Amino acid sequence: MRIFYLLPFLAVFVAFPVSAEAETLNKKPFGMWLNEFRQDAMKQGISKKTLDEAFSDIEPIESVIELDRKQPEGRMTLARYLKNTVTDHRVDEGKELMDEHRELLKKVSKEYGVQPEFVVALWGIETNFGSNTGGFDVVDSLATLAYDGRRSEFFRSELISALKILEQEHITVDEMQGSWAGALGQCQFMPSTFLKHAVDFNKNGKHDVWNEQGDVFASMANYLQSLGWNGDEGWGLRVQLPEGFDRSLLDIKKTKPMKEWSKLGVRKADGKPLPEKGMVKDMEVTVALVGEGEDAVPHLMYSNFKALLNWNRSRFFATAVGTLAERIGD
Ligand SMILES: [Ca+2]
Repeated sequence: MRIFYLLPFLAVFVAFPVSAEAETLNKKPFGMWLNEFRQDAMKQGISKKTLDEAFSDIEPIESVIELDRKQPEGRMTLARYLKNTVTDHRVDEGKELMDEHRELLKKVSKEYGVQPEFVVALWGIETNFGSNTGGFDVVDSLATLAYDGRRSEFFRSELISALKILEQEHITVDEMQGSWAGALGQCQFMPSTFLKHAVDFNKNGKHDVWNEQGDVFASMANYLQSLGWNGDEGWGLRVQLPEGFDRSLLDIKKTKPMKEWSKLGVRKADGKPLPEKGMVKDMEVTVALVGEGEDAVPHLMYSNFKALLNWNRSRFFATAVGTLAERIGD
């Protein structure tokens, strides 16, 4: 850090060699930026000790800038996305892990009202059941993105949140691993989400979403509950529409009772009638598309689908979590 400060011009070019993709938008030397940031962080209650530990050998990470600049290649179809995310192997592993953690998941499910298979499915999609948490030092990643200038406001605030997590001693700076964009541990919460929703399920004083399985499951379930999850319902299902169906009804903001959709000719993907037992026929649900253009697949969405969209706004993501949960729980 001191080197950056003393040799700011050099530091920027050492940290970000010629690659145009990796060039930061911020022309201020990183060391100078960091010093200003530290002042601001101290005003927000972060101690000098925490800052010294967090920034002891920090430098911007070139690959984080590259990843941030990278545009997704081509258009993804739902079929391809599901093929990548809901593999037979992942379903088998999910079933095994649900068995292994049955008691723990039961307790979490009871306390937070989220069915075990949905907790396990989210865990599976987010980090391949905790095996792929990203491998980046989150403080370094967030500092890089906060410094960079493209979305500095957002990442600066997430960096402050990450420092608060360190200040509260939930984890050490070395163990604070996550994605290149700063999503933490096995549940990939952004630091601000962690501060609001992470849970100390084993009551050892730490919200440890890296190493403590109960904390991981309970934090995910707690967050999902806060997003409006209903533990008595599923996520939705793939449907087919009759010819001449009024496409203007395919609007995620609109709901109708299940029986109304039935009357309009909506059927399950296999052609069978929609579920109509008991209260279900009056349940307010949405029919909307997942995917674009010719690849779009109509789905009937329960309110839980929208809870999943609050977790991650991608309809592909919500569909993958739902599909995986269904297959794991099968
Ligand atoms: Ca704990």
